[in-house]
Amino acid sequence: MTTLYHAPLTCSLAARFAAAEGGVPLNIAYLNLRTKELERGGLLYDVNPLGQVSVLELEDGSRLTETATVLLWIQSQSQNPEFRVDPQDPDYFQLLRWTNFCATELHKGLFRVVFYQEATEAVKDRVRDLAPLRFQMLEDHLATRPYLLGDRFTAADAYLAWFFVLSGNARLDHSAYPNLEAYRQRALARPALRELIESDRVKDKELDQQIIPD
Ligand SMILES: N[C@@H](CCC(=O)N[C@@H](CS)C(=O)NCC(=O)O)C(=O)O
Repeated sequence: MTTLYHAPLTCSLAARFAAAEGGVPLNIAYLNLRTKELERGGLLYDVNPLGQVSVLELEDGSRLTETATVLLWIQSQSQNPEFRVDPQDPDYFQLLRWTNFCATELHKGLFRVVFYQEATEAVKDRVRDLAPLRFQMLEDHLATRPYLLGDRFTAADAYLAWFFVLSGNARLDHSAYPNLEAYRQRALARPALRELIESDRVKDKELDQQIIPD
């Protein structure tokens, strides 16, 4: 079975959201992102020289990194027509667009600095100032649709939903964006997501990783 190297509550949780929604079975190899230690022994560096998640190990032993790519691979394996978006689908490039938007504008563009312990508060606030333009773009887009591609929850939503799992801890304030708030509540209320978030909170503590401090 395909294995996801997964640090609780980090971006690899987006991959778990996608797998759950798409009905794609994954073996989960837990790790502590702070120490880089794999629960089964060895280090994250053994499977990704950058020491980062997400990493997907396919059945042939090859590995995929980059969360956006991992998400797109998972969605390509899904048999759930409510989730999967085929390359021939007129919305396929919207799927690529929003997955990459989440990767570059939100995940790396905002979280990278704001969660960097050594960054000063001034630098973090400068990066937080980038958020309103991005939130407004999402706000406008979500004014007429429940999810990024319309009625269906796709791999792009898995990424955006994960962003909202940690955005409060990053002190990114989206309360002034009603469509975004409604989206956040709608997405995070999905049973599969709620269950995975809860089990990751437990595992985060068990591994003493503390992505979300007490
Ligand atoms: N380019 C990678 C970056 C992912 C990334 O920043 N992952 C974070 C967790 S959300 C991480 O592994 N951080 C540890 C580190 O950078 O040392 C991707 O898109 O998957």
